[in-house]
Amino acid sequence: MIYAMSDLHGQYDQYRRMLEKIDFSDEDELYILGDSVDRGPQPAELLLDMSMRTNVFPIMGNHDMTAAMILKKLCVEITEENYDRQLDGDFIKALSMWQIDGGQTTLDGFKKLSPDDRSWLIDYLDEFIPYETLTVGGRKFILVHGGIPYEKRHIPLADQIAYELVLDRPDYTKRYYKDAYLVTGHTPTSLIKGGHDGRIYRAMGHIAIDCGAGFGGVLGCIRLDDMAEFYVE
Ligand SMILES: [Mn+2]
Repeated sequence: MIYAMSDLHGQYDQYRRMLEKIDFSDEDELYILGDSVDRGPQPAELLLDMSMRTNVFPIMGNHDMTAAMILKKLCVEITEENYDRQLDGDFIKALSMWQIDGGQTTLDGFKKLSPDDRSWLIDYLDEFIPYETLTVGGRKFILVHGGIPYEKRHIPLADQIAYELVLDRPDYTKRYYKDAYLVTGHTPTSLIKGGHDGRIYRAMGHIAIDCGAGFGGVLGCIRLDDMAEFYVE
């Protein structure tokens, strides 16, 4: 069986309870549609767990992208030669923006890791991919964190700007494809017109799966084989 969830935001406990609920086994696959880090209490634990599983596939979210950039820079030793480059104003600004946007819990967890686990975690974040396409049970799915700008929907995914796939908020009122579902995180379903709090949104070929776990809401998970929905408070 193939599952998708998104925007876990450090909610390691909810993630573990969801894996139990869906009876996740080695034969199954799980796609995590980004924003695994920041805000919630245990982003580092969550990433290490995900990275140990060969059947969990991470897709890049905007928070993961920022965390990867900042953590990588923080791990470079500051020297006479590089301090200008490493600690430039843009970086300091990005660092404080990230902290305001929930990055502190990721930083705290990261600091507690062994040096080996730190580089492991950075390498893992670097593996995150901007999109995935799947055919499950005869249905086609496009998986991204943010979305695809409507006017760009027919541009091949490989030619899309990765940054847009990560940050876009799709027009949920419009059907994008006749033959494929667009599966997205990033936009909590409570913010989608016609969506409702804490439930997966499905309409017009869209499947939006961020139910707001990052803000203390429920974690949603969808099984693509039969569109069954699962929730963990
Ligand atoms: Mn996001």
